[in-house]
This record gives sequence, C-alpha cells and structure tokens, in this order.
Amino acid sequence: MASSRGTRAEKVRRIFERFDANGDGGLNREEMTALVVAVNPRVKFSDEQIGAILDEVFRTYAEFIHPDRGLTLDGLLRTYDDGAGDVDRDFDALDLHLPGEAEVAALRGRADGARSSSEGLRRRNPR
Ligand SMILES: [Ca+2]
Repeated sequence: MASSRGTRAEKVRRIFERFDANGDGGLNREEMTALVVAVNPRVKFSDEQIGAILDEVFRTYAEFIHPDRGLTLDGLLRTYDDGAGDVDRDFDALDLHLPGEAEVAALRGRADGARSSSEGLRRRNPR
C-alpha cells in the first residue's frame, strides 16, 4: 500500500508526542520508560529490565539521541522500522487516534475529559 508509510509515520509521531511529556522534542529515559511500560500493558518490568532496554535503545540509536533531550522522533521511527515494536499494535494499545478517527472518538467519549489534555492545548492555538 502506497499510503501505509505516511500513516505509519503519523502514528509514530502521535505516539512520540504522547510521551514527550515536557515537549522538548526528545524522549528522555523517564519518558521512554513510560512508553515502554504503556505499550506492554501485560508485562511487569523490573527496574533492571527497563534499564537494560533503554541502554540498548540509546546505544543502538546513538545517532538519533539528542544529548539533553533523548531519543528524537526520527529515532523512534527508526526503532519501529527495525521491528522493535508494532506501530499499529502500540497505537491501539495507547488508545490513540488519527485525525479523522479523533472526532468520532470525541463524540463517543464525551464524558471522558481527562484523557485529552494535549488536544485541549492544541485547540488553544488557533491558526
Ligand atoms: Ca521530552
């Protein structure tokens, strides 16, 4: 499918933004930990295991690591390209939605206001 790559990149970007808690354009160890835990809801990681996973990612993707900010979006995209995770599965596990679906989800989950703080933030910046 010709369009799958674009959709895929968009999904990775959404995942990235969800976990870039301080919005600096990189995923530091703390943010990466949250991501790894969130996309593996059925796995109980020890601190040691998490540490090992992050060491591996930061070593393997050293060229995508910003010294202060951590793993960049390009780096995260690369980890998925390399098969480190399944974009579609992770995307669904995180209950994320692409723009078209988001409106449907908003209609469906109107009572659930807590989850969309980042969406609210975006709406405050009209373009
Ligand atoms: Ca960050």
